[in-house]
Amino acid sequence: EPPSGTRDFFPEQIRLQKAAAKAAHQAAAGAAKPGQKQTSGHTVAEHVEVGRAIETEPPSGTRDFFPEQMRLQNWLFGHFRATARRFAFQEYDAPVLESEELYKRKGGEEITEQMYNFVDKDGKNVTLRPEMTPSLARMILSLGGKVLLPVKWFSLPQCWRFETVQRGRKREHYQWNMDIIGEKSVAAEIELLAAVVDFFRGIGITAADVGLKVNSRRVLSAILTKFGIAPDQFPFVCVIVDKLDKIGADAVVELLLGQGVAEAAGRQIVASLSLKSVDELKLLMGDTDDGGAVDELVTIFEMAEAYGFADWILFDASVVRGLAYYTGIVFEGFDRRGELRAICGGGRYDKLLSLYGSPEVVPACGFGFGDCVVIELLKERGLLPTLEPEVDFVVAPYNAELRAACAKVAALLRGAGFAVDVLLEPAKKVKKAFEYADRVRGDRVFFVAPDEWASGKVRMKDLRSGSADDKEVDLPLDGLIAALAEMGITSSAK
Ligand code: 4JQ
Repeated sequence: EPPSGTRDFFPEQIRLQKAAAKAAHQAAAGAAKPGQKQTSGHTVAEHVEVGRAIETEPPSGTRDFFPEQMRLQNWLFGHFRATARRFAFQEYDAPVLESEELYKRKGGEEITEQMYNFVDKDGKNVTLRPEMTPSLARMILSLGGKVLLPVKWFSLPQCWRFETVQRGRKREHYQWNMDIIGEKSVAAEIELLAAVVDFFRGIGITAADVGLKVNSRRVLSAILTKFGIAPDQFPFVCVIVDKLDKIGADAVVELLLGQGVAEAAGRQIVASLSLKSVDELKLLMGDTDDGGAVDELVTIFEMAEAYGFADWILFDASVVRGLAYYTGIVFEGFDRRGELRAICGGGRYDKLLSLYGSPEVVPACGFGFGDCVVIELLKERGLLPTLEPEVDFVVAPYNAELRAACAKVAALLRGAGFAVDVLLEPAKKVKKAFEYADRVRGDRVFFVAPDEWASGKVRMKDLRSGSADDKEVDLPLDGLIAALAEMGITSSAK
């Protein structure tokens, strides 16, 4: 048998596959004759070798970003960056390829089980990063204490996983990361929560759409201690408890049993997860040593009032997140209709840097915010922006001799910061230029024609203005930008 989850392709299946791919590609290419011009503007190959049709889909579970999708991605990233700027976080990046060693840890998490790993040509065990936090920890560690803490850093990495591809189960996504390294108090978590809320508000999402569940792993830790469960079992217990929503209470108790947690203790752990208020939690904890967990939660809820996001957050003891390294406060963003997966998640990871060999304890916390679920949410609420390419001007030469003149006009406009598209094929008919401008969403057309050019002028036509009289105007080349400014026409660039 081939490796689990893989298929053999015997000759018959290979022939079938090849025939199907070829047919699809040829259908797309159309049945045009060599040399013939196609409607798309392409010319069918005449004196070139036509190879076997390539696969046009990107690798399994990955996405292409065509311009329309790229505009949306840039819009989303623009909001991520704008929030990061408002909270004074600095942007950083790291290679998408990392040493597999960076993710070797106890806990049996999904994220480390699904690594997109391989052995490179040097024999090194490497992986496409499944998450950003270990790279950030590595970078902070590499500064060897030469950085003044705390630091507030953010990034927009593409992260990878390798798993069976199904609907909504891709192998890559982009994940906005915001982290505060070197602050042990919940003041750090509060800033992170405020940033998440700031971002949601920025894209038109309200507290009626989204909430942030907050918990502390120290509560669970205290419960484990009470039942005599060894601290080294803690990450495993958290990763199991994280599955509660997916697999149910009985299955969680069963898995805990596998980690040496007695059934009675397992039941009590699961029962404690149904707490939905800090007051209930206080009652349950009594004088159990929770390492200050309840006090921290109280502080978060108090400070949320001062920050003005109290209506966004709630306590939920069942939120633990699926990463082994969280040690304290954990939180996740969810849609209040309960239709979508978690929108974002984060927490405190005070032991990660020491795990990587830091001689000092470096407290840290952060969150990850994926690019997919929030887009689904915006679609569902009718909040997706309609984005179009921004072209201020199309400059069109009347004939080949006027290309140089056209180039001067374009350079002048571009020098002033305008977005300028040049019609590459000269057009005697203005209609051609207008049709082109229409297609590329150009706002105005400069028509560079012999008579006007001879008198030092260019004709501008406004394609967006409603009124007929200011639609067409001859402007002097000399002082063109000033003339445009006088008409209130300035670059659309921010
Ligand atoms: C974690 C979560 C992910 C996705 C696509 C890729 C991915 C990769 O939707 O979610 C990791 N490591």
